[in-house]
Amino acid sequence: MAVTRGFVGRRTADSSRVPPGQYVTREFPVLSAGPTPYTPLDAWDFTIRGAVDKPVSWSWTEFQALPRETFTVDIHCVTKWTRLDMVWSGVSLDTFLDAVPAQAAYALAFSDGGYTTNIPVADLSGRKAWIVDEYDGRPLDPEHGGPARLLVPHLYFWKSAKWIRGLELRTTDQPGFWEMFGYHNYGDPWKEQRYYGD
Ligand SMILES: Nc1nc2c(c(=O)[nH]1)N[C@H]1C(S)=C(S)[C@@H](COP(=O)(O)O)O[C@H]1N2
Ligand SMILES: [Mo]
Repeated sequence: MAVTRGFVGRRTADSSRVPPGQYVTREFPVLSAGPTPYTPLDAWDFTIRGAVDKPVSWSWTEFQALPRETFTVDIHCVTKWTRLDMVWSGVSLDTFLDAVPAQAAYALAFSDGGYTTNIPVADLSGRKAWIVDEYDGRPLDPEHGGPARLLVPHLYFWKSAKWIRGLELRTTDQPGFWEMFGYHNYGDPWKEQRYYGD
């Protein structure tokens, strides 16, 4: 009972951290639109291309040498689970974007397996987004996007592309995979922007 009481008490204490329509879970569900791809690390790179002077790529080794940070954030999935205090480690997207001079306002994240999702560049900069390769002190499970995934905690979790391989910078917005199938174009959990028209 102590566990249940503690859990309920904690939910009450943290209700200001739970967006409308969400419930708190301690699970970490797997939600994938297709099979888990397995890309060897020596074939992996992260590329920023599109509306840039010249595409720039980082190999896995180069990615590993970038300044890292470990941080704790809450994650909100459009299927209504919220998980508080998830500990991730990776590289701020500012580090990548600062290396690629560009004026583009939009980005389309692309992943092994073909998944895409669109995010304004403003939401990827200013220390709001990371390429993470560790969760809870361990390498990210392939099912959760390992070797590396995008993490944009202030938007619904479908924006956090698993198995990410890069960003296509764009001067015009281009809806990604779920955005074309009726999800909201932006996906702010605090405004309950779940579906097209919300
Ligand atoms: N490449 C890729 N990234 C993806 C998805 C996917 O199917 N493929 N699903 C998205 C959705 S809808 C959610 S809710 C989260 C789920 O992440 P998880 O499986 O680690 O919980 O990943 C997002 N990123
Ligand atoms: Mo999702």
